[in-house]
Amino acid sequence: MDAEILLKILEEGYEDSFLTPVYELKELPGVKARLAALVRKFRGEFPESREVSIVRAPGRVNLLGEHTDYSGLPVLPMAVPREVLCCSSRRRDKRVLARNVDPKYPPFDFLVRRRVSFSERGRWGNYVKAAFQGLTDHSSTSSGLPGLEMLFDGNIPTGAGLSSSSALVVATALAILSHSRKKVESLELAEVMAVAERYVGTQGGGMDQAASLLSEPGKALKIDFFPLRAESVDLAKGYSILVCNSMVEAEKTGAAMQAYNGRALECKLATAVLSRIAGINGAGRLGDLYRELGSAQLLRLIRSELNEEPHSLEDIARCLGVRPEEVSERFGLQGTSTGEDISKKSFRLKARAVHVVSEAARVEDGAIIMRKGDADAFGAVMNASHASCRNNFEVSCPELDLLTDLARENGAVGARLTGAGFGGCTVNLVPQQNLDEVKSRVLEAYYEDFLKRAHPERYEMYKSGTETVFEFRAAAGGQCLVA
Ligand code: NG1
Repeated sequence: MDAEILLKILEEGYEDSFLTPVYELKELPGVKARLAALVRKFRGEFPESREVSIVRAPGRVNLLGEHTDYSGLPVLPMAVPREVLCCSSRRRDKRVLARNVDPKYPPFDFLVRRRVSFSERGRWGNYVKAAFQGLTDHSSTSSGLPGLEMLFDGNIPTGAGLSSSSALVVATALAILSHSRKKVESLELAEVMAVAERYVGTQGGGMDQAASLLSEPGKALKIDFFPLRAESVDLAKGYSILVCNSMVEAEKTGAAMQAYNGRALECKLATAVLSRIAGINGAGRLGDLYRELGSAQLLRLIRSELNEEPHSLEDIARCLGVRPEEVSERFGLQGTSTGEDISKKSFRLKARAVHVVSEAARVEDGAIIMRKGDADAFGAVMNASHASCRNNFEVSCPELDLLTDLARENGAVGARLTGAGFGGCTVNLVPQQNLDEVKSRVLEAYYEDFLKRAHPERYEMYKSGTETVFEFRAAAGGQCLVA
């Protein structure tokens, strides 16, 4: 659409039918102001471009199913009404000029080629490039994708376990598609973007991209993998979903990325050892064993056959009947991003496998319970999930434990970490009559007391207005708002 006409529509406010299916009425004035500011900045940045599109991709919060997706097991997230917006225009050449309204993210340009060249780890541009590369791989023609001028604006807290990274990848893909004749259905796009995001170096599953694209307003989404399927789940009436940000950043570029990839590796090693014990061929993920044996039998197998103590590389090689070097080679242990001496490393296979398999069963049960509207029972499942994330998968931290304890003590029926962990946010299920109490106690005891004493610099960030505690209605999945 012509940028000047769009600005008129947004600023004079006589047409909002393109926004009402996506946003709540009370959000509209803020959304319109944000969109208008974005278009105006775009015009300032790229004065020659007139025809623009605008796309949006939300972040997500995960209710249940942590660290199950990359094992091919289900998850139960919902989209949050915090999103990445992208205003873009098609270029005649193959250059991409990417800009961000937040000066923290410096501008960058690159060329759309069959093989996009990625920058060093941690650069925001890699997420944009990952989407271009993913769609290029998918289209299998080098000439397919256009060059673009792009301006991004996001309000999803970063490093908070709310998938700001996947929202950026998905928004980029939607922007590309808004300027090309190619049509890719949301389900397929979610799969393509899940693979694409691995270009940034994280061995992620497909939860975040699917949640960002397929969520429905006001509902949670049960997602299954291989093949990807998604089904909406109504939330219990009279309860709110409350998100609390621990203010401990877990950017998946440094230590958190290593820890994340380390967990994915342990799951693969556990799969190999268990497959060998059970005599099952061809299982690449715990999910394959889960589908073959069922959760109860698989849990029995894990509990009876795997050692409590961490396994060394030699132990694993012995279990598999091969030499340690072969294990290293097969699982890519040499030259891993960790840079550690892998022969000295140990792997907690039993605890990791117990978590993943029991967590998948919690998702199955949780979706049934939620459909029945039994919020107390669902809350108990969330609490069990947090305990397993903390004890078996070791992805919690003292701050997340404190936040979840405080929420439970003050009236939440369920509280757990959400996302990859190691910091970031908690998600809480709170009866509406307890909401004010939970919020005010968490604000007092966590932010004004604990954070102030333990992390003064993070307390300053909190004080400066970073959004920390919010309840919300689930947002709609990502789409093109203006073509
Ligand atoms: P976060 O870090 O919360 O965006 C990550 C993975 C998910 C999933 C969760 C843990 C990516 C892009 N996201 O989410 O796929 O594995 O951790 O449940 O890698």
